[in-house]
Amino acid sequence: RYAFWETQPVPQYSEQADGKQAEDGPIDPVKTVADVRQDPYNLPAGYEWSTCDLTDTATVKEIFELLELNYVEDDDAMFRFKYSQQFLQWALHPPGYFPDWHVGVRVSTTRKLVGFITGVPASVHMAGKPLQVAEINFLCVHKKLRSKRLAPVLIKEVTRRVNLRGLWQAAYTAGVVLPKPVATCQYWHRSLNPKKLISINFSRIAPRMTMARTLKLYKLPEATVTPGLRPLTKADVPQVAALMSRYLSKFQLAPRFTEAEVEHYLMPVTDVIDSHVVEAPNGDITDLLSYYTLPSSVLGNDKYDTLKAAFMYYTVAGATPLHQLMNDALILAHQRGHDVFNALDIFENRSILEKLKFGIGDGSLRYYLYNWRSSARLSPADVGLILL
Ligand code: NHW
Ligand code: EN5
Repeated sequence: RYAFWETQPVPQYSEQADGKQAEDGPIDPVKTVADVRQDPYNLPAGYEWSTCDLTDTATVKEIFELLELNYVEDDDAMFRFKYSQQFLQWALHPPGYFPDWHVGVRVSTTRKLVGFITGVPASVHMAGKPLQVAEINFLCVHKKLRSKRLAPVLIKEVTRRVNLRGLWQAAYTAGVVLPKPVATCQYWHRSLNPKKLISINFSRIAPRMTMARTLKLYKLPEATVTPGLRPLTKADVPQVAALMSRYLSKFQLAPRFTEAEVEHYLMPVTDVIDSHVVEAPNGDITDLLSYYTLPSSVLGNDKYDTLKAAFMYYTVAGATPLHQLMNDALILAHQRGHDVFNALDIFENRSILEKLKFGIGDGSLRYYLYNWRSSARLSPADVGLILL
């Protein structure tokens, strides 16, 4: 069933859980960097490896265009993720990133970029154990080269480059089912611009509803309601890092962020990442909300070509009720021209999604770990990790 994944150090569907399994740990025998093969994997004739330098804007544009035309679509091929160039630079340059983990495949003769996969380093906890991982993302093969087993070569090559830096585990998410998810989560959606969403068939008018009633249902206030809510600044980073680490430690699967990572991943960047904090009268930072901007191309619609979506990112309700904090996030995203606010049923979100008029989407997201066996079966509420 999984010709490639059956050869990889991931839990297999053939293994039956017998309850008395050993302690959580790596699946492969423990190796050292000296054991890692020095030469890149072979590509089919006519293709070559190309490490992509994202400090070079021309290269970023090539990656953007590959993904714009060939990256993830929904099940009905109506929308395709359109990560912006500034987003890609941000996502792939966190503290301690390795340039050689940004792996491209080019056609030798024309230099055209036709394949891509990336890793960035991160520290996560899984069921009480700390793991240094590569977060793998942006796996993409040009549509004209699909089903030629290029993806397994990209995955093996990025694995080799991660191993050469002395890391042996990875975390990744995907919409598809592979061996074997640590958690399966659902996307939920909150309409901010229902008229546009209906016109592009992202959503439809519910039975026994009219357009007028739908617009009224989703109408949001102009201004946020939480006193002391303001954009995150650099000076807040130490307090926010402490707030996040206290909160994230409650989840079975969650990152451990350094202050440098908090600054990188949360400091606002226009049309990439927006973060606000609540400052109490005494100067304490009590709450954090954040969301990132990930538009999608609208495929084959003549009125609109882009859907502007906000995706919930790290949000910590310390003193403010979570539903009020998230409602302010909806208001901010609406103010900034987003059409829809997306969230997963992770964190404590299940308790607020319905109240805030989110509806369940048709897509799911599976969380995976590479070379890590755990007896823990996580529910979405055990997950405190968001991959971009
Ligand atoms: S998930 C988004 C993945 N990208 C897309 O969906 C974009 C559109 N699709 C494509 O570009 C976020 C192609 O369809 C891709 C497959 C490239 C997906 N993950 O080349 P073949 C991420 O980026 C398996 C893993 O013929 P293709 C996370 C498939 O099951 N495996 O197919 C990425 C089959 O294996 P099997 C996937 O359609 C995590 C094999 O690929 C997959 O031309 C990567 C077929 O290959 C997916 N999303 O290209 C793993 N989709 O066993 C990282 C398909 O069934 C692991 N496949 O025969 C960790 C590495 C680091 C470790 C460090 C210690
Ligand atoms: C790597 N970091 O399926 C992640 N999106 O529900 C890569 N559906 O947008 C993996 N099909 O339900 C990502 N509208 C995997 C996700 C791939 C993209 C995907 C889904 C998530 C999505 C929309 C559009 C469906 C179009 C037809 C959807 C309904 C919204 C409605 C709003 C009003 C209240 C009820 C729900």
